[in-house]
Amino acid sequence: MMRLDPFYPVVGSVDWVALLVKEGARLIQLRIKERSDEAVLPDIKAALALCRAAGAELVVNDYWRAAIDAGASFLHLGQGDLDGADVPAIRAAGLRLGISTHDHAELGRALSLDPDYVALGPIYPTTLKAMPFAPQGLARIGEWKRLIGSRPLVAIGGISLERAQGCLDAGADVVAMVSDVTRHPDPPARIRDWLAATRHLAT
Ligand code: 3NM
Repeated sequence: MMRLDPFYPVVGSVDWVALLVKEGARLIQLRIKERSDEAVLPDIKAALALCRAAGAELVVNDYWRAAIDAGASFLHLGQGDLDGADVPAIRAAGLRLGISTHDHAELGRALSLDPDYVALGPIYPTTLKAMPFAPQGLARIGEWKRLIGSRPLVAIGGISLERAQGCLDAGADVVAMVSDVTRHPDPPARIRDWLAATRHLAT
């Protein structure tokens, strides 16, 4: 099974990526919303350069054409993003692929594309985006883990540092979060706390 770092912050700017790599994060998602491929390309390139210099893996959310153009190695697609995505072209470019899932139908669709990881959310209520899905809860993590085979399972949605171990114990391989890091009063300290708490699981 491909190993991924258990601490997976999801951030919306190159500045956040810079802070994360400085503090030692090894797996980072750049999630920029509502820009064109051309507008996002310089940011993807800059984030990629920062991550490569630090030995971290950058996962580009959504912008698959820009990810290919930038020479990225990992892409994350939500279910809506999948509609317009050319998965064979993404694979031909050598990109690994993570896919969001929220119910069994979405999981079936994701598995038909042979993803490199499956994300399940929201585990807990999230304030970050309007969600038509009720919180999944921890039992669902175990169920998903059994259904996805040897692929890594990423848990996302309302996960704080205090809730992380419960998600990992339930079967998640990786915990992803936005606000627990980006809305924390002291993000660098919070990042260090996350890394210390998950170090025993890191490769
Ligand atoms: N995707 P926070 S939940 C970006 O369920 C995202 O697919 C989700 O933010 C999903 O850690 C989510 O602040 C928001 O709750 C995660």
